[in-house]
Amino acid sequence: MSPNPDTVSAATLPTQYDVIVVGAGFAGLYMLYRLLNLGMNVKVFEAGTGVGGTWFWNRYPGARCDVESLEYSYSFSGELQQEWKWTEKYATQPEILRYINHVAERFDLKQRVQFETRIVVAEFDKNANLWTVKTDKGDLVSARYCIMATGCLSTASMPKVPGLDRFEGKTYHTGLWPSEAVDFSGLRVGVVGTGSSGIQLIPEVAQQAAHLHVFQRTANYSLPARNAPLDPDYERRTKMRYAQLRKAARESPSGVAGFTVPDKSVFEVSPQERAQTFEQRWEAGGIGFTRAFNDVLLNKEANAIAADFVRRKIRAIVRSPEVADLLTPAYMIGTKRLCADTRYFDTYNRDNVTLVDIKRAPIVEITETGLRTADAHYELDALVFATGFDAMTGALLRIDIRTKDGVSLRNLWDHGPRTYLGLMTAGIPNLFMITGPGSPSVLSNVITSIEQHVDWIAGCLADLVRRGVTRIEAEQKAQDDWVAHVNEVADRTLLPQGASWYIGANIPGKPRVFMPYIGGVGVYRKKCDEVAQSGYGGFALSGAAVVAA
Ligand code: N01
Repeated sequence: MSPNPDTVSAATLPTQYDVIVVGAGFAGLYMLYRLLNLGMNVKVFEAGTGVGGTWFWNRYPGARCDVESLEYSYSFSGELQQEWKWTEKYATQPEILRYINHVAERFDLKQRVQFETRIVVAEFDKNANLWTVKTDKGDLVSARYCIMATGCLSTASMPKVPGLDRFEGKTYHTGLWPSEAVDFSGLRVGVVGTGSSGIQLIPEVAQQAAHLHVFQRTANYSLPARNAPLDPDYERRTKMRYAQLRKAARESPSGVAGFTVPDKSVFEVSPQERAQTFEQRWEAGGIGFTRAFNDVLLNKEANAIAADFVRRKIRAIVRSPEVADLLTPAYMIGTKRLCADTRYFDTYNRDNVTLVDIKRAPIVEITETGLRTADAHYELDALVFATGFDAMTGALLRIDIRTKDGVSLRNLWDHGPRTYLGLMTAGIPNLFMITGPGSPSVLSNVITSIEQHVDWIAGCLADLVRRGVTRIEAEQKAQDDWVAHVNEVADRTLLPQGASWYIGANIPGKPRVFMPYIGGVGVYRKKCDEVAQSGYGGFALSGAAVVAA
């Protein structure tokens, strides 16, 4: 009997697991590792042909992490972190992909992953306490628990520009870059988008292309990355005190041990000291700039002082005053994610690079031979969209997640995501999210946050099995209180005022809700640990034999 395409039925299931994990990026692979160590029967589904998630798909030229390699790496294995050698301060995408492949092989994880398979439906049967997922290949697989390791920045957002399918040249999206090498030599290239991806890509493409047109809607703040080969002495010293550094990262606000926590206001210091502090941050490079003072992200006047410093730097780099004007951001610094670059602003001094202001003259259509704005047509051979992601909720809502009796995640999140601790949503039992909305996730070193979530979920599942619990679900009141807390903490800062993907502003029609938890990685970890220690306060547990912890 072939299954009804719109539903899934446990009765027809060929295979049953303890846990299904969706995604084989950093989160999914570590989740798999932990579950295997608990002796659980696990199946992982991954849409890509290989492991790596974000680092599998985002292989555009210049792609590189802007958290230091020695921190943007797993901490769960002492041997792994001692033996792996990073070559640069900030690792490139190919190096991170090599690392995650090494981890998958070292811990024998790949054999549990079914690649090139997307989950399209996930349905929970409350009578059986069982999830059944349906894949795009037609597989039906069931498990007691479903864990979404689907990533926060994994659903590429492509603008709906008329004529896209007419373009006779090649079209790319930075978040869906092909695995074969792309050569722009001698081509007229257009890049749409100047966020982190565009800012990394543009200097690389400019070196190859005959001519590069950058179509910019909003100018962005970017700090020099100051990348360099990894100093062997720094590496040795870091590895000697890795345990201490990892602990510091876990307890820190941002999940990065190397980020200092500012204790002074912009207004507490003299203008000279202020200028010197900003200059030191600029020279040090990287995205820690807004941590120069403790009120840059809290107070508009303090923010304006920090922003003006960066604006002056941009004007000092870009030779044409008109182009510099266009590249100078107007919004409050840090209210969209900061970018880190290598020669980004300097790229606009090249003769083969033209900046096009599509705020003033928006893109009207794509034609067979190029791109038309409200006031000109640009002849192009290749077009790159660096237009970002449907962040945090996109990958989850792409899957039809629902219970058999008609509760669906899409309906529950109609006005924006609502979770308890970013881990679960009331009404959807036995389904966990890793770095879900309502957790620090994208505001932190995401590897630190992934490890914390995975460890918590693994500990929770082990407890549930031990106690004979077969169902766990977030309670409505606990969720409402958590959502209120997430909003209240965010509203103490300037961040909800930015038109960022943190609040869904980049996706037309997406509810405007500040999605990540800004209270800090350390604070959040403590809260999660307290919840576990209290016997999972705020979660309803049920099952054959719920016994005391
Ligand atoms: O995406 P973005 P991203 N017409 O959303 C423009 C992480 N990341 O892929 O600002 C014209 O930031 C849009 O313009 P506007 C990091 O967390 C990390 O660059 O909406 N333009 C913007 O300029 C980052 O924040 C690393 O006006 C359109 C750009 O496209 C996140 O991923 C590297 C448009 C999108 O910028 C996302 O970064 C890369 C339209 N219809 C990414 N739609 C590192 O670790 C969008 N734009 C270094």
